[in-house]
Amino acid sequence: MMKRWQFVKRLAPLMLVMTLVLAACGREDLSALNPQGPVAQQQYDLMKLSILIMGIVIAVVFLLTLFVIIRFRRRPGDNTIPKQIEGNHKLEIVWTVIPVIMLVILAVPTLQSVFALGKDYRNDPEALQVKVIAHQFWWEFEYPDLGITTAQELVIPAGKKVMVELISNDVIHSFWIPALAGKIDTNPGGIKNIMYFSAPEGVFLGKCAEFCGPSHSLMDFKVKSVSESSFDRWTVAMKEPTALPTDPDIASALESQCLTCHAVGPENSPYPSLKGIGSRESVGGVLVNTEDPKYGHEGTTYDNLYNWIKNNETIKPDNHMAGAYELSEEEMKGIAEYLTNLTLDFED
Ligand SMILES: [Cu+2]
Repeated sequence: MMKRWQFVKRLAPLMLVMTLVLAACGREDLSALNPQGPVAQQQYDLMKLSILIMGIVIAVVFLLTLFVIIRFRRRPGDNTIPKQIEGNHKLEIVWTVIPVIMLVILAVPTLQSVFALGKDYRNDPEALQVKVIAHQFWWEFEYPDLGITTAQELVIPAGKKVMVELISNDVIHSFWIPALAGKIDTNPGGIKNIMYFSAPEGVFLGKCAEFCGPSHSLMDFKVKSVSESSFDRWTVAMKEPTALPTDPDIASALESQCLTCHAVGPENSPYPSLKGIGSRESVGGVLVNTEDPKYGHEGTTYDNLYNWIKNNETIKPDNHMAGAYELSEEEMKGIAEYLTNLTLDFED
């Protein structure tokens, strides 16, 4: 008995540290336990139901065990063997039927949700259709009905059903917006997966949830859910042409070094579209444009763009930009400034 207490005492500090470390992982915007929108809410309700059932089972089993340990413990001088209950039909029926009932209570809403959340709204004119194409290590969002392609930031109208059809351009990734919906894999080889969700107004963090290479953990994106009128203004702004830098040196550097892979205007490009990049919440998905130290990288949009152009290989290892261009210090600054001003005026 003494030894066991020593063991618990020794483990206690480790438990405490683990609790603190694991609690620190629970950033609010990355938690499925803070559901935003109906799909996440339905999934959260299922979690609550299953935890409730588990809790009841644990409570009943523990209480019964405690009761039996105390009530039927061996008393001094008592050497009789307790009554044996092997083959007791009544008991066997009870402990078979109760779990079956509990599983049915869990199975009915689970199956209902599985089918409801797997519904295909690709032909629903009320739903916003988006094609998601995952790349190492960024996200492409195509709005086929609107003729718009963007990257890293999925802009949607609040409250509207968003139907995503997902594929991958290279390896398997997984599309996950913890606050809005469950995870869904993106497959190479044109195998399409689908999912739908909707969101209240706000910005929600998305992650790649499938190990896909050196920068897997940095494959972040945002869902920006805005009012219907803001969304309409965004769709108009996204189709307008973009002027090149007024400084001819910066313009020629941009064209020869950047626009071979990217586009600043509404046209398609093989790598992330830079149209309206000055209005995005982050650069490269991970450099959040904020002075809030909570994100680790404090920086304005300009700071982050400059830092990204200069150091993207260290910021996001194995991304395809490294070594693909050559820019002088002046050109990097000029391009960062130009991109900072590529804003879209659409929010309320
Ligand atoms: Cu990935």
